[in-house]
Amino acid sequence: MGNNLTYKILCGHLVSGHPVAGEEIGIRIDQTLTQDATGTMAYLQFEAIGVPRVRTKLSVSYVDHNTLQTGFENADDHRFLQSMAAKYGVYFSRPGNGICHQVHLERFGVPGQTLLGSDSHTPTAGALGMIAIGAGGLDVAVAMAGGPFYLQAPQVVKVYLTGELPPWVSAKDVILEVLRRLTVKGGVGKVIEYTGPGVAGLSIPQRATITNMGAELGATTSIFPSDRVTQAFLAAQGREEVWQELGPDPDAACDEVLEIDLGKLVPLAARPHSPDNVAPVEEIGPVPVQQVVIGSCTNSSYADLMRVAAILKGRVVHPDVSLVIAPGSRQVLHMLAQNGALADLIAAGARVVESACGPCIGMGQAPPSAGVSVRTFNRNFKGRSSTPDAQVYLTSPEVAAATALKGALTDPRDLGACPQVTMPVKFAVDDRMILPPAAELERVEIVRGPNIKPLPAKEPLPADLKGRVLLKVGDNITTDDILPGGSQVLPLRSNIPAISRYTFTGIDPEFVGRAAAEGGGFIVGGQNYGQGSSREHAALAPMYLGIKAVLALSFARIHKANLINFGILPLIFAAAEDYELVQQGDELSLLGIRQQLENFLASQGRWIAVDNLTRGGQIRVTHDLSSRQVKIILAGGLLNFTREQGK
Ligand code: MIC
Ligand code: SF4
Repeated sequence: MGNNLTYKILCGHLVSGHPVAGEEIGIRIDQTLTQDATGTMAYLQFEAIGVPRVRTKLSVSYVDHNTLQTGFENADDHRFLQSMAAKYGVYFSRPGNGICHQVHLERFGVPGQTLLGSDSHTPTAGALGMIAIGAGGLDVAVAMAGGPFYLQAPQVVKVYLTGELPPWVSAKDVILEVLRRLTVKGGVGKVIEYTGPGVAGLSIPQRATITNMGAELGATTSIFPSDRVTQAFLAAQGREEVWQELGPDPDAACDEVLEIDLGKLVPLAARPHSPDNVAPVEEIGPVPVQQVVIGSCTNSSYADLMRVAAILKGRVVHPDVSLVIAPGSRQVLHMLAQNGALADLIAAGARVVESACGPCIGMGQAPPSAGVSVRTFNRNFKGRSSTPDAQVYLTSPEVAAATALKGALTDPRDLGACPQVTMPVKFAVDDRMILPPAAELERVEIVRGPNIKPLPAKEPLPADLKGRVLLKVGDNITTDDILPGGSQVLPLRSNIPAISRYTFTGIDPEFVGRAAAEGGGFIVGGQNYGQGSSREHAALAPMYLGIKAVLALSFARIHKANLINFGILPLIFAAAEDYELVQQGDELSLLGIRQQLENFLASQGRWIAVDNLTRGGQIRVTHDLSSRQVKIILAGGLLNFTREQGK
């Protein structure tokens, strides 16, 4: 049997392990990207590792998340990042230049290479035939220092596409259909590989919408072949020389197959409050809407916004709706300005905001109380918009534009003829907002604002762990639940003591006080604990508050890796009944935990006994850590482990 594209690239980058699904492998990373909200920590960690210059083929530092500068903090962070980039050999994409994933696709992605990014939507670059993976900042720092990235070798889900998208149906509907079928945890441990005759009809931005939102499946990444469409896109970006043809062997193996006839799809929407709560727009009906936001790394390409401009041209937004548009990059905004489409958007009443993440991460444009907001984004977790009781629907730009005109959720097929937008033969390429590293790295001074605090340290794992269950939560808890975004909290990303005060505030405002009173303890979670973003702050802040272990039914990939990196034990209940046996407030004891993990290293099993001192009795939990990960936990986290290794 032949190879799929996923394993062709993984095997070409293998530095350790056996490339067999489920086994831990280490891969060489060609490119890295960071964004500002995770980047300050990543560069502090990189600095702590102590290499003089990045050892990747290319590393880029983007500023796109914390661009609402309500105080000095974000602006200080931007200057810190700029000086770090100059000093350590990293390209710096200045604020206003665009969302990392959009700009990376336009200017840097290379078919066949590996990309590791400190943002969960890094798989966007899979549209170009890259293996592009989201990870915590520390993993990215290690990759920048030339270290391998370790991951569980994935299963491969082949999504076989046939047919062509009908008018008014878009790439967003493809990924919403995949989410409807697989759910937000259906992709854990898997790569979603798109193949079949339907692929050729999808442009690179359309493919990018699909690979981007593959993150919501919990997948390791998603990938498309690199074909003539890829070549044309790269040529239009003036980068044809990086193109090569790549695809699976005709008889490639895979673990699962999903078939989608593009011709049968209809406009879909993800209803509140989960990206997999998908139904046809027609079926959901004309829900009255107060806000429409078009943008984010999922749907803010030139072609997306040209289609929106064509729909809005000569019309005006409904009086009940506030329409916000955030173009994905300066290139996109520039081209819309040049060809007049921006004037059509403005004339229609759109509130055009800068090329950045903006409302997607709650940086402004919060909807009204109990408001309904239709967004072209990838996440609609409760509270993420910064309005706790808002109802957010996720749709394509076409549905969003139709909705903005009608004032209620609208199937765009009601609008009549669908506007045709063609991909440009040449994009307006201008890289002057991307600063190359300094010529003399050693002369660059790092600029550190007062909000940039050193990384908190952690002790090695003690002999025993004892403490109370400080919080018990249900299934699909997101990292937004653990540590929210929004304009108040995000500026504290470089200051762990300050940001930790917001841990779990959306779920239980008493949590932080309890953690302080108890001097730390445990968290109990359900299935898919920690889904969503890559923010390692969702592990760092609990670590700072003294969380020793999280006991859950299952974990999301990136968050589990982040817990391990910061020395918090991710433990798995053996059975659903055991989850029921542990209640918030119970005192738990993991006697001899250090010894038990050391025994595991000597091949003596994964079971760990947990005594419930409050209720009496014992349950058994397990873990799915590799030997390397157990050593990291024993050392008290990856930084300690790396230092120990270096001795
Ligand atoms: C997100 O979409 O949740 C973010 C903000 O981009 C995060 C990164 C972060 O929290 O800084 C992500 O997806 O990884
Ligand atoms: Fe930015 Fe939103 Fe994309 Fe995250 S999902 S990178 S916040 S645009």
